[in-house]
Amino acid sequence: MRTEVAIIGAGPAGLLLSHLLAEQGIDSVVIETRSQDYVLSRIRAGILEHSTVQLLDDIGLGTRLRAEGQQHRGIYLQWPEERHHIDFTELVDRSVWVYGQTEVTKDLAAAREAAGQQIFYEVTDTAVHEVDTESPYVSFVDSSGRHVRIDAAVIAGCDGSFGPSRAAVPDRVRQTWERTYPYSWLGVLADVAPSTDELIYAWHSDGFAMHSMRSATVSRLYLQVPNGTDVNTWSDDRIWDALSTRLGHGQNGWTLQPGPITDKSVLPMRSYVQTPMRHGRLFLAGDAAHIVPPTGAKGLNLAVADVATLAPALTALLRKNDGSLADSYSDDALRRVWRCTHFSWWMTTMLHTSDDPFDAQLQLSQLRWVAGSEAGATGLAENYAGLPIGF
Ligand code: FAS
Ligand code: PHB
Repeated sequence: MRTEVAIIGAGPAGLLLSHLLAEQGIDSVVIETRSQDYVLSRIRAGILEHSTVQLLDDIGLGTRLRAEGQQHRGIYLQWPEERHHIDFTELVDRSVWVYGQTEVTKDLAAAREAAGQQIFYEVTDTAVHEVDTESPYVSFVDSSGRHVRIDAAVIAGCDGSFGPSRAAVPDRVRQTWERTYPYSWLGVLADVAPSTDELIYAWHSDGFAMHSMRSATVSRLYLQVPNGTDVNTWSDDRIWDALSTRLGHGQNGWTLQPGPITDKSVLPMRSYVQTPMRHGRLFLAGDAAHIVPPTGAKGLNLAVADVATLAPALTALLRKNDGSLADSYSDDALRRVWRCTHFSWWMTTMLHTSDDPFDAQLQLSQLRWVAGSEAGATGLAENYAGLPIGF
């Protein structure tokens, strides 16, 4: 088989890239190791920043988002006895939307299916070859057991943190940065109306907690737990008790309404950046190149920003034989990657507690400054609501 761009991974990055390339008349094939049902049922991110929503609108995929999503002006920062609203719209004239990554992926997959996009699901043994040449190719075994080779002009590694693309960048040029945090998130979905109009990020001596949501009838909540936590050691009652304590149930008349938990999982917290994001005819985008702790709601949005930078670069390369944007892609993408990596680290270290009483005082002082100072609040708003693409 031959195509112009072989895309590994049918997550948000891979599906969005195939869509943006198709809009420029560029042919691609997507290769995915999981089943379509599995990909479309994964529960992950929940917040879309301003520029992500604008991009989805621009490509005609904003309709369901605007019908079923919720536009939020900002978030609440909380610590015992205090809760402060950070109003992004007032501070930086930008908002965010609550619309699950699951739904974004469903919208992208439906649009690609309608366009007749070729996607190989449930493949195995994916491998990347000859990326140092102008004739790279991907090989894999398809769901019927056939060995397939796809020759392409370009390979896009959109295969997340466990795919083969990362390792296809040779050690001699690859540089990585990694930080593993000493805590994880226990995330739950609950069939109960949210007890808040906008997200609450809460610092508490017992540990961080967050109240998010997926709709008017489904809440999404998180608890800081130790690394290696077995989710089965957290009963529903224990989860709701911890959420009530940490989110301030009963403080200033606010109450947390519990409900039936329909999903719970433990998510490790890690920062990871790999450079360069381009080697020869291989280009990395999304989690294949970087991972952020979810405290800054950046993972999905950063994947979108990478692809929004990569698509015009590949279009110029393949349609005008102009490699200038392809040559600068890695540096262009990494400016935002490092900004989002710093912001995600900053939110994570400000809100997650340790046993160190000195750290606790620093965290509380930082929270009081961010909530009480227009400069501090604007800094958070600008980063959370999202910097313009190309920043
Ligand atoms: P993805 O991981 O979404 O997609 C990569 C795709 O490549 C996958 O479908 C995978 O099956 C496929 N693949 C892997 N190896 C392959 C191979 N060998 N051959 C073919 N295909 C292969 N971000 C937030 O902002 N907020 C959150 O709350 C949040 N929660 C998360 C929870 C979890 C459990 C995880 C893992 C991530 C979470 N993230 C969150 C981050 C997440 O949203 C990512 O940033 C986002 O999925 C990035 O999209 P992609 O780069 O497309 O990677
Ligand atoms: C979510 O709703 O899943 C969510 C929201 C904000 C975050 C992380 C996750 O920072």
